[in-house]
Amino acid sequence: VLSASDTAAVRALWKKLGNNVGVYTTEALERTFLAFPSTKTYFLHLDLSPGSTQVKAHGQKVADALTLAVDHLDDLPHVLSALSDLHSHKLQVDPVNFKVSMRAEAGPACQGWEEFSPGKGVEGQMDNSLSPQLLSHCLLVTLARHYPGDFSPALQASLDKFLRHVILALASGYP
Ligand code: ZNH
Repeated sequence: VLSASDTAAVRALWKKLGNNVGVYTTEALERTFLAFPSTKTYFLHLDLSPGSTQVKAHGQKVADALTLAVDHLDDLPHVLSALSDLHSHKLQVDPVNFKVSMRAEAGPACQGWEEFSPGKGVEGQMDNSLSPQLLSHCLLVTLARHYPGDFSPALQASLDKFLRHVILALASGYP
């Protein structure tokens, strides 16, 4: 569970983002695909070119899920359970994508990035093991870029914790 100050910091930033959460989540996705191309393996059926309306639509969906999470910080596993089921059962996103994040609870979000390796190409079994942190990382970069005055080290730490909790909740659908 996030501390009271983490919760307050994340809520305050989200309030400031207002209707732009989708814009920034989309930028974060574009950055993830560009900086870490192996993350694209799950999205090959989408047009991933810069400015793509499909990426924008996906960004808005992820943004809405994040906003829902911000509104229910005390109850993330419950609120994100349908989404967790979707990733585990329907989309069959390899659980390794979410498990690495649990380990990262103990350390910085970028821990282990040097283990990064491209997808193995086996459907549903790609070794994309750092995608969640990569997306979280790119979201932090995006927000730091657009809100430099707000982005203190403390805010970064609070946001990082928040994103790790979201990913933990998404992982809860796996056996
Ligand atoms: Zn995911 C989808 C969220 C991560 C993969 N996603 C999705 C959606 C959402 C999300 C909201 C939509 C759903 C519907 O439609 O209903 N995710 C999310 C979040 C996160 C994530 C919040 C974190 C933070 N994902 C992820 C990862 C991966 C993924 C890591 C891999 C790797 N997703 C995915 C896919 C999909 C999704 C593949 C589908 C897409 C389409 O559209 O097709």
